[in-house]
Amino acid sequence: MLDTESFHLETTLVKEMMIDADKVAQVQLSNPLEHALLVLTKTGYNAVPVSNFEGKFEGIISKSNIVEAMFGLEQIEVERLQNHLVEDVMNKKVPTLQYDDIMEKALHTLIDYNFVCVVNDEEELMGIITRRQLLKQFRNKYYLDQGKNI
Ligand code: 4BW
Repeated sequence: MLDTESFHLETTLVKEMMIDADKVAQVQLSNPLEHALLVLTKTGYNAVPVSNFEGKFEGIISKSNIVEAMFGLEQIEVERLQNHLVEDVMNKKVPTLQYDDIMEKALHTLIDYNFVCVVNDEEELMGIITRRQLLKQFRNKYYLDQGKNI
């Protein structure tokens, strides 16, 4: 993690703080919903990024997207998890950040989203910035300014 003294909203870049893509749980557009639900359940996350087969970022899928897709006309139909793909139910309209954006931009987006995906010029997923990371920096800075250790 970036050291607290070096963190400044106006100058710290998203790439200095993001969780790298290789540590981010992800699913692919063409995965069945059953697989996506398994990933979300096993990792404990409520939502994860979705990429296509070329590794390009396409959006986010959440547990609630999947649960909604399980509703038939009268009851929950578990077999729908095998018949539908991630691309059928995912959220494609989500904001992204660029690698060289400043953290101030991330702050605005993280007010409405738990996490934001970071992409490069080719739209490949490079990582994510989470609320937790930003809050930890603010907390550490607050205590540093007060001259206290945490
Ligand atoms: O497995 C977990 N480990 C840790 N350390 N914390 C967790 C875990 N699961 C949930 N949490 C905590 C975090 O504080 O609950 C918050 C909300 O989780 P979420 O949204 O609703 O699943 C977590 O807040 P956060 O770290 O600021 O993360 C915000 C969101 O970013 C998560 C999840 O959708 C996504 N995310 C975080 N790390 C991820 C990830 N998605 C994929 N891979 C990762 N490594």
